[in-house]
Amino acid sequence: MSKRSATVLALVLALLAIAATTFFSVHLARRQGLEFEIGRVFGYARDVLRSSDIAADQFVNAVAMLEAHRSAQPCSDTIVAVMRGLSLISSNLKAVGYVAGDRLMCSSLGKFAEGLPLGPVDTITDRGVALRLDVALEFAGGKRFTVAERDGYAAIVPRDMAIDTTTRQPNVLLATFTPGTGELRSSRGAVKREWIDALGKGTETSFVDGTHLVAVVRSKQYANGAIAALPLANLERQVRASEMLLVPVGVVAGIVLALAILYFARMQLALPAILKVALRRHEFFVNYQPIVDLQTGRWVGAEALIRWRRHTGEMVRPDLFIPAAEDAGLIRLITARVIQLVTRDVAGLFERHAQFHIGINLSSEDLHDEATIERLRRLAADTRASAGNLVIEASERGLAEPQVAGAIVRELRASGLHVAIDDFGTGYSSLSYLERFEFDYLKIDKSFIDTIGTGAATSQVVLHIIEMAKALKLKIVAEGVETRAQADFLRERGVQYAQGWLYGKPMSCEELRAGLAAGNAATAG
Ligand code: G
Ligand code: G
Ligand code: MN
Repeated sequence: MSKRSATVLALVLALLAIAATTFFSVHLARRQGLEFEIGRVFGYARDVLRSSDIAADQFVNAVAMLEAHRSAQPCSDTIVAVMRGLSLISSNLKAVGYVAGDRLMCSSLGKFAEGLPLGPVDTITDRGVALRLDVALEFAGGKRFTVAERDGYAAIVPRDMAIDTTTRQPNVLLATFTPGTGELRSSRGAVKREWIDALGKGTETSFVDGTHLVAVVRSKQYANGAIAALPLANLERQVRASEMLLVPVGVVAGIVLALAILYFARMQLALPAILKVALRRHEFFVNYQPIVDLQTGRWVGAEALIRWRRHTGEMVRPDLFIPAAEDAGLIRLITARVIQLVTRDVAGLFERHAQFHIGINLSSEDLHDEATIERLRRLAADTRASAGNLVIEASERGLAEPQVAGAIVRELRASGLHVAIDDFGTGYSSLSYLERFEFDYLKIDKSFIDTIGTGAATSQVVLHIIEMAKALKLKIVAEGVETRAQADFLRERGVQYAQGWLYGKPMSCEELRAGLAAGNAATAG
């Protein structure tokens, strides 16, 4: 990709980041607003229903109490006194009375000699309660009531009692209904009878109908239902309020993301130039991580790991700049520098520690370049390395063209270098590589070592890798060993070598030499 098109791509990505976070925050505001309003409309509907259910509860209690006092005279003074007591303790009932033949004969309000006509019953609920939905009581100034009746006993409730509970919200539509018949009992505002049908067999539902957000609920105990509806304009107001909060946050997040994209893109684009300068300024050095014998715990070798400390003092991780160097075609220069640094670092080492080895990572380009052979032969000569003192580490990704890489690997082995297949198991065709190339070591990737003792489904894989390496007579190095349990497991399975924080982190060449001088090295034999 050209620098120009990469810049354009980064810009497009940055703009997309802003657009996406903005879009997302608008969407989120809308959803939050809707959720809030749905909660509110259900709240109203449940309030209304609760009020109806309390009235029903109190009616049921009143009937039970009156049944207990039943006598030949249902309107005796004693009974009327009980009715008074009941109406006093029943917050949602206006009066409790006795009905005979569509007439209210007596009630907590007194006795009526001829009885007050109530009119015919409108509905009988499935629990056998007869409902008169719209009774005008003359002595109450023509105010309208609902009268519930069972076995002659009746409760008188103001028709709009349940829907009066939330009068402080003027633009809320409220209604009560009888679920069995789907009839509206009382309503405030333009409540539609069809809304009841939306409930079906369920106990609650919500939906948008034209200009309103509607909630319909039904009692699980009584033949009571309630409806609440809020104008959608409220929702819009709610959404705008959420948007005021979320969209600025989303836009800022988008801008931060966009800046991060641009920063990394610039960094990535500038990296080749920066790497060249870093090579010139000698900003690279090498750390060595010990590889130990799992039986004795002694050091048998070390892997050379490149480190980059910028002139600013900032350390850049190799997993960031190695891939960038590979992309920019600069990795061979880096490998050459590593070889140069190792030459200097290990001078005289193999004379004192004849069995010790140093591992050097090679990238794909190195393994497809004849010049690598010469460089490594010179390293072997300069460090007086014997066979096996130098090990090259090649990952599967590095062996992309097996013919070319295979010839180079053979040449290197012929010169006395040993070869390790690195990060084993993370590539695509580990097995075919094992057939094609002659390796000395197999390095099991840390990701498999991590699964040991976890019971994860993949924890079996490490056993298969070990068996396979044994069958191919490869020496095994387990990478990234961090716990004693992992080390014990590997030792018991016949793995000879390990590398990891349990034994040592990557260290400077001075520390490596000091450790060797202190007798950490495996002795010959
Ligand atoms: O320890 P560390 O974080 O350095 O290793 C990160 C990655 O960088 C590892 O996958 C390692 O193989 C790679 N790496 C470290 N040093 C070198 C090197 O000198 N050459 C190449 N090609 N890769 C290296
Ligand atoms: O070249 P390779 O990918 O094998 O490089 C080894 C990488 O693993 C390096 O980044 C090294 O720092 C890292 N490493 C080595 N031992 C451990 C360990 O015990 N734990 C963790 N987390 N990383 C390790
Ligand atoms: Mn390696």
